[in-house]
Amino acid sequence: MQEMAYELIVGNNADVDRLTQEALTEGFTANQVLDDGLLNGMAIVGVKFRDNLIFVPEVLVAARAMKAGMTHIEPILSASGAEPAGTVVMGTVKGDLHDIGKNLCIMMLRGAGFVVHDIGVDSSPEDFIDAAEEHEAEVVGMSALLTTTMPNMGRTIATFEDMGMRDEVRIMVGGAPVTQDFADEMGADAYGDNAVDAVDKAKDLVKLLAELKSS
Ligand code: B1M
Repeated sequence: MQEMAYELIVGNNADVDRLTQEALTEGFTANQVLDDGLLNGMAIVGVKFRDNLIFVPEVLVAARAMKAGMTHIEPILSASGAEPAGTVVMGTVKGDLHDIGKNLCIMMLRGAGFVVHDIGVDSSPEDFIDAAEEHEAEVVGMSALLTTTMPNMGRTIATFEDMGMRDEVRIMVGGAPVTQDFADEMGADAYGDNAVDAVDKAKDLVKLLAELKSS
């Protein structure tokens, strides 16, 4: 498991692919391989990225290695009906084509057990609403990298309100120019500063929504 985590951290997808397969053949469960091997590695990648010890290219190669391992794990987990941590719809707002940060967040969320529906870039308020409805998402995540497109987060939140859907979802925003103050002003439920923070906030939001729905 340590070897698997190490090869993931250094982005060696061929070895992660082989070690995952070997571990499953040797009788380790999919959950053991996921938790003790792949997620342990990915957690270290997340911390190193947050602390500026590694950068976007290293995270992307680690993500590719994670994906290689997950191809063996996913079919077993979905057949076993394991409960996901939550369902998230994630996109970059209208007019904005930047997706590297969004994709990193998605990768970290998936690594943490969330089901994430990626609606891509240049996503209109209606795109977010349609996807949230279709997938019964608990969390809607919006990313923006341009000061000119940041207001589209507020417009999307307003559209959720207009459609009477604001209470159905919790909304998280993020992206380099976005701040906690801006998120508060727009009426978002959470602000994610980075991909690791996005995972923590998504966990909090799922819990909060469950509490609200049960009260
Ligand atoms: Co663009 N661009 N760009 N660009 N680009 C910036 C953002 C810019 C700051 C560069 C600059 O001038 N210094 C500037 C914006 C200025 C401003 O708004 N004030 C800019 C500009 C102006 C533009 C164009 C307008 C340029 C032009 O055509 N004249 C144009 C706009 C196109 C459009 O979107 N309509 C444009 C185009 C592009 C490329 C296509 C060339 C490319 C994007 C490729 C792609 O994404 N597939 C690009 C890039 C790469 C950048 C820079 C260099 C890097 C952005 C990036 O990927 N960062 C950027 C300058 C910079 O930031 N140094 C720049 C790495 C990424 C991991 O960080 O996205 O912040 P980030 O994500 C972080 C956190 O913010 C957080 O987690 C991530 C991981 O830690 N996070 C979330 C992000 N989303 C989150 C969501 C959450 C939670 C956390 O919850 C939902």
